[in-house]
Amino acid sequence: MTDLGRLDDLPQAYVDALRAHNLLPLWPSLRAVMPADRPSPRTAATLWRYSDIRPLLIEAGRLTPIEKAERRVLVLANPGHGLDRMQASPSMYLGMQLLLPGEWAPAHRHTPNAVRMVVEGDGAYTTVEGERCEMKRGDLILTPTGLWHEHGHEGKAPVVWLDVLDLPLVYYLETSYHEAGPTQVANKNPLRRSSAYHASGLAPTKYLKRHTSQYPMLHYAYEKTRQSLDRLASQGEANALLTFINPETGSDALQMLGFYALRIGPGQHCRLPAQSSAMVMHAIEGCCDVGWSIAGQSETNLGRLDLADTACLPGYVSIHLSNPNADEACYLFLADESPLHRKLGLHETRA
Ligand code: GTQ
Repeated sequence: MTDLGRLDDLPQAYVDALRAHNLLPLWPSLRAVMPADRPSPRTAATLWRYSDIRPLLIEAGRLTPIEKAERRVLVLANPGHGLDRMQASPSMYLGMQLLLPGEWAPAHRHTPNAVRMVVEGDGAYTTVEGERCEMKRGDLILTPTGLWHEHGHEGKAPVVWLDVLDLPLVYYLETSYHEAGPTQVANKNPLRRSSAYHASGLAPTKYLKRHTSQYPMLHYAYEKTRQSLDRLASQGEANALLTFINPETGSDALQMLGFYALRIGPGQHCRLPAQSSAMVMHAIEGCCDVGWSIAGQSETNLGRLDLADTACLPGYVSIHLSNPNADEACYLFLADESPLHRKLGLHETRA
């Protein structure tokens, strides 16, 4: 590949004249914006340990009352993007949120899409458009763009969950804002609840809205997710991977980000092929050793994802996961940007 001309090859007076007119020469930067063969990601392979996060989150609970925080969250920021940018990856934001017994995070809605993955505790709930979703460990709760949501806690111990939002993308598009609202009235109709969709292949006819952009299912109970993973495993799959979908359309549960549950059998390993999107991993149960590699290069070890730890890897790397525990399966929650890449025609997988 030919070397292209550099900025300092040009006379300073010429560069100054360009700048004075808000102009730039492309060629000194062309290789940086379109590198050869694969992108150069800012996203750094990063692991956040729950044992580091938890005490600091509990301290935030002492330092900042909920009224002063609205959402008491520590952001899992990827150093490759710069900590202030609140990005785990180009389009994913991650935060660990703490709600203490009796606290309430008031109703609002916003343009970014969000999900919660419950990490620990009992007695908290999120109300989404009137549907009260009890938060149990491993549950996935959706708060899609524009839907009202608020969090409450009637239990006795702290509750912590992982928030995943497409905030970096929505912010970049200059479309990020929120609206505050009144406390919601709980919907009492049992059919209009996520549990009505929990048998796969069956949807309540009365509310079936085919091919709409609505969100019929907001709460994916871990009990069901785990049963489905274990059933696949019992049918002979060493590793079982499920996609959280919208049960009426079969498409991804949200428009931009994809969410998955992965079971790695005792002592088993699995490889996720390189794809264009970055990947977030979180250990719901058990633990898992994480490594990654670029085609033709040696493997880099990221470390062990212990219970409730969270990690992020950039796109275009293959991911190696192994369960070091010979007796117990490991259950991971995964999130990526592939629905967005597919819509944009950018999605790619490599061997
Ligand atoms: O719980 O609504 O981590 O609005 C960031 C922004 C959580 C929430 C976050 C939010 C929320």
